[in-house]
Amino acid sequence: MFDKILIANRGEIALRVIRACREMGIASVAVHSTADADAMHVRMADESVCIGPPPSTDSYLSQPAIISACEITGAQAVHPGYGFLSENASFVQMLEDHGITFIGPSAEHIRIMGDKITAKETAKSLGIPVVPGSDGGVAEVAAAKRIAAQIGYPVIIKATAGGGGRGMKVAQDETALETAFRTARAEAKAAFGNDEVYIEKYLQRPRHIEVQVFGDGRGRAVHLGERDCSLQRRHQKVFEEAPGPVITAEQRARIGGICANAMAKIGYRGAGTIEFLFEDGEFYFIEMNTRLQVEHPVTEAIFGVDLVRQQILVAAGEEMEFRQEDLQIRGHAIEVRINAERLPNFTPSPGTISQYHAPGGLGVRMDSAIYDGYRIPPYYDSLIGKLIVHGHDRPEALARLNRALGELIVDGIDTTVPLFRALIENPDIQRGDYSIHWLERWLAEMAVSA
Ligand code: MV4
Repeated sequence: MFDKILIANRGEIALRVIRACREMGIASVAVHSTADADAMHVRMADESVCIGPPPSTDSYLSQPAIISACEITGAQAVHPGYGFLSENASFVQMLEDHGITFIGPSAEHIRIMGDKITAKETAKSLGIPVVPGSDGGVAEVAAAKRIAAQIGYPVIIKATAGGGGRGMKVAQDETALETAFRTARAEAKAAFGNDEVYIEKYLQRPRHIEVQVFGDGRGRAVHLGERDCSLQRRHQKVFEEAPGPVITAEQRARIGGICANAMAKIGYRGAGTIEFLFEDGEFYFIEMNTRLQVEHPVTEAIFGVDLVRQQILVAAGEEMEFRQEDLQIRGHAIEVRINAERLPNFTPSPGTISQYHAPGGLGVRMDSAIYDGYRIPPYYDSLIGKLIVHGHDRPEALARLNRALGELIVDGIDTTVPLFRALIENPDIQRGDYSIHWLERWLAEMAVSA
């Protein structure tokens, strides 16, 4: 096992990893920009290294700075958290070249899943159901029309190099396809420097369901059920839950089994998430994330496992501590993302936290790196905390969420907390009846009635 791990991240996820290290008797090294000298992850780690100025390109994304920090402190492994360098295959390669272990999958698996067309081809070849569409990139309008006629309208044109919902165009019929196709290519070229696009059947009212997988890198892999992350605004998740409110035990076992087998077959190492659109009882693969995700705690809650601990174990060449048959779901968990943002427009609201009180009690987990008097720097993303609640069932989890939100105090800045208080009063949310379009529609209605 490692003696010392460097955490190439900040905020709540850095604390999450430091906590796992401490429980495992592993020393932790924080890295930070000059803007984060007073950050909680720096205080909580056993040691810390300043790696650069505030912009993340010069600090949290600086590969030489992070490798130097490993060499200075003698850290044997790097945990990347999420975002930043977590899905950067060249970084993994560079660490390897320096004899440092990356806590995550192989560079090759990251590379394959990082290209959306290769990811889809790979998924399909592994028996994972994918959205009907073109096999690979489509270069000509004529070919686009042929494929669209085959799969039927509406269709969606996606940029191969796109991500986070950028570079997508929907076409309702053949007339619209021509413009959509040309616009998609031009926009992809401008935004990503790569004009390759592919075509899929457009699903009109799906849910975003993602399957948590975990592999030991030696051919053993399991699934830990799904999360429903349909409640998003501009492709940013705001509310996530596990299990999915409309997924049956049979559907879970089937899609989970397919995903676990696929990961076993490729010898996947560590935590991964296979994203699907779910409509009319069918799963359609869209992407795979080769990292620990922001919303991993809802899965940890219902399965009673520590995913970061398992990541560290398998990175060190040890066994994961569970088999598929050990993994049983207990109850229901919900996470809400507390962002330093001002409603109704979600404008960033950095500033100083004048008062912070975290909720607690049975079934409540608050993952946050803020504290009384903490000044939120304006350089990074606006997530300041995740409130995760766990109950015997969904109604209990919702009641607990309501109770915990009532206890939470974050003064001095604006946050997304009022959004959640309103959301959990909504009958559709209480019934679990929502799709990927629900939140944006509801926000638009609220804006009208306000
Ligand atoms: C789709 C889709 C409908 N049909 N693909 C958006 C981001 C990217 N991860 C995939 N996305 C979508 N792909 C087909 N064939 C609708 C979306 C989509 C979406 C997906 C998940 C969560 C929120 C979303 C919001 C708008 C559109």
